[in-house]
Amino acid sequence: MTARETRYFGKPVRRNEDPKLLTGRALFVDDVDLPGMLHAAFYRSPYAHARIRSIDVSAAKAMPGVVAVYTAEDLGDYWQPGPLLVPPPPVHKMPVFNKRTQVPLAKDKVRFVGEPIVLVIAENRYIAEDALERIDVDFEPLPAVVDVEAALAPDAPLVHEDAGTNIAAHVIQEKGNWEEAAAAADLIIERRFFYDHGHAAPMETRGIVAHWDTRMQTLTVWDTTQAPIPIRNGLAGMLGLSEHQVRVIAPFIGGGFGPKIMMFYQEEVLILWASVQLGRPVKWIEDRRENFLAMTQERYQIHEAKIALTREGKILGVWDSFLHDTGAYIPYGLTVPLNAQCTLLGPYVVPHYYSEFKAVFTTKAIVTPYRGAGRQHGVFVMERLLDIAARELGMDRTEIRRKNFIPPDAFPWDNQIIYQDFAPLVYDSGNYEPALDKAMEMIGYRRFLEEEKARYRAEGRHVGLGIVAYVEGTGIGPYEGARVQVQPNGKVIVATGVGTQGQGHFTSFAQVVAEQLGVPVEDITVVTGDTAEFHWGTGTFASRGAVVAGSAIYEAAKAVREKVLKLASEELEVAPEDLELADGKVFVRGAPDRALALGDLAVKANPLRGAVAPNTEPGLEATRYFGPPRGSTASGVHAMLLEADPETGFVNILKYVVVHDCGTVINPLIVEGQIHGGVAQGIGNAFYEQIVYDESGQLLTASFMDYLVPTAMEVPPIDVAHVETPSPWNPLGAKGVGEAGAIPVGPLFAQALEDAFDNAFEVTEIPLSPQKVWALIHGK
Ligand code: MCN
Repeated sequence: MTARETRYFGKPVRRNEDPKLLTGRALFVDDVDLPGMLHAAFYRSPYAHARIRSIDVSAAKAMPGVVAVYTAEDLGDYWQPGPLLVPPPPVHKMPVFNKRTQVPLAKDKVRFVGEPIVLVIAENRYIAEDALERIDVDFEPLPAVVDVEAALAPDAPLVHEDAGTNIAAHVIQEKGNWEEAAAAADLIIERRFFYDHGHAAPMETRGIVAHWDTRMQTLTVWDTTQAPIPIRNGLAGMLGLSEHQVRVIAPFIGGGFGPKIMMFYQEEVLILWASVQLGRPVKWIEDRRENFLAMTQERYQIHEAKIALTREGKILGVWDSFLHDTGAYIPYGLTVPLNAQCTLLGPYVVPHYYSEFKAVFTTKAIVTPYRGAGRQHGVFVMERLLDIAARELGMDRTEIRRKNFIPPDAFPWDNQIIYQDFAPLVYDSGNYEPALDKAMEMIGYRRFLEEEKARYRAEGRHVGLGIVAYVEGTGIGPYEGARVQVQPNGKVIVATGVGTQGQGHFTSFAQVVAEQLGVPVEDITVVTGDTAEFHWGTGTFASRGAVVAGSAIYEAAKAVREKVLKLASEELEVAPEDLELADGKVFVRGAPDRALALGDLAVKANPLRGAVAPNTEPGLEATRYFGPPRGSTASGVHAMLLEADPETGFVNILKYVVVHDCGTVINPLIVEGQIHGGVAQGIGNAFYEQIVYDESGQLLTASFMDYLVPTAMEVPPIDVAHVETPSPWNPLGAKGVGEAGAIPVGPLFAQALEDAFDNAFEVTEIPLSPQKVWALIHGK
């Protein structure tokens, strides 16, 4: 399929969900208000690391309006953690922690500030919060484990004593032989890089409403989750219910960005359990402070990295050893550090690669993927090494990249290492030079170097240019499914299992169906994130919606199209090849007055008399599943012009361009919106946002007064252009885009800032801030 020849596919259709969102008529979890609903609040650990000697909840229980107070004692066997250590998967060098080591309510020990210890259920949230004040927990404080390097010292306090170490996993991957590369090199660059903690800071915090219907024996759950089906399956299992007894609805969600895919948050587990215990609906809406303390975070890694090159700038090899802070528990495995390890290789030919990491337990919030999910770090390290190497070799920074790009005829490109799903890291397709050329043209690269830079300097202005490249693994399996159904009124219903947090699925998925069935986008209703509507699937993460759910939708729509053509050809007595679908009808080609409305055909497909022939089904409906053989690799180049003020350290982004390749584009407007949002988050991560813990593990940035997210004032206009190298591994040719904007902004900032001061200093740490920029400029 090519986007160019289509009516709906590839067109900048405006998002049909927006009127509802903009006029406040969309349903969010906190809008759910049920008769008899109770409200929950959590007593959370005030210590990063402490033993619990005793818990006294008697005063809280005695308060009028308090319905129940639960501690770990009350949970009994509910939620059994798995064994502590499990055998190593292929690339691990040691046993790895079981994902399920955290219990819903801390019992003997707490391991981060904000860990839930007591659950209070009351008639309203005010009473529940007041009751928290009456709870008395006797703690024995233990030394916090905050610094990742200090956590590895032989006498470091242990986050999990029974493991005997703070190392959660140790992974080594090797391709070729770094020593050989180093021996043959004309230049070896060696640096230490640091990427600090960040927070996804979604506009809507987490929230759950659970309603156990005692008569129906069913549990209905509204949850801000990115993965309603796995949540339904897992929680049904824990509660000893059949999956059909549990319905999870992820309604409109005000941003997920990764942390809302956790399986499972303690709060999720507990609110459902409490509703079953009490036989009443229970609601918990996270407040902003809880969101900072207890929603998962990401980013903290320390890399020691080397690159070996020839004097012509050819990469011979890369060596990297890094520490990854995984926080107090490791519920999500090693996705983030494995992504960092894999994404470092970027769009480049790297003949020899040695990469090693240790995931380290600390007494801080749990680390799970956040938009980019470790890819930021890999890109930061590689792009910084290339910048420094180009400088040392006296090369143009775009030339060193161009020289090392994987050539377009070399795909599929096998990187000979293992990706996060323990499958080989193979890129499906790509063409990196046109993207670089386009970005250079859009940012005015030559003009800046040849004329503008000198003029800015003459005016005493510190304007610098940055330009970086990256690849991004997207669209991973295992699978998604979809059901497409034509209704008797001619409207089309599409149901799929992925949830939506603002990605425009209601429109882009409708476009896929519109193209097949010739039905206008506004006549297609997409239902996502409701296990009663579609009950097989995985979730929204890893920029996989378009590739995986989109392809399942495409296959289902194609099957319905075939049904439509078959039925219409019988009714109109013409061959299917002579029929055409448009405007909600089937036409005889060349005879537009001979037509049947799709709705009428849907009625005919559901006969009131006669029989349905064996091995056929009633209705114009089809369900299909799609699992890609491997993920698809998106890529891009970001460039920016930035001006820094040496007096204040503040920066102003004068121009920002993105040239992006997400394969075949379904909706360029949505893709641009996704990139804009990602870049805004990337700018936050690179310059404004930083999660700061003090030495005792207290979070110093637990509000938007301290954790600065960029507003529309700080986000410049972003120009986006597309390069399309379709993926051969899915029928749409699509690759993902949801995280692309956020990934390369750190090294871009770093390069542009160095350029603004004619490389008087080197940036090796992200995020920057006005204070840090000022210190760099003034050599402090
Ligand atoms: N799209 C397209 N053509 C393509 C690729 C994508 O038109 N070739 C469209 C898709 O159809 C979809 C959107 O772009 O409408 C994003 O698609 P995709 O890249 O497949 O990403 P997902 O649908 O899997 O969304 C997840 C991704 C991730 S991993 C994070 S994190 C993220 C993101 O999306 N979180 C978001 N974008 C977000 N946007 C909002 N508003 N809120 C979040 O929480």
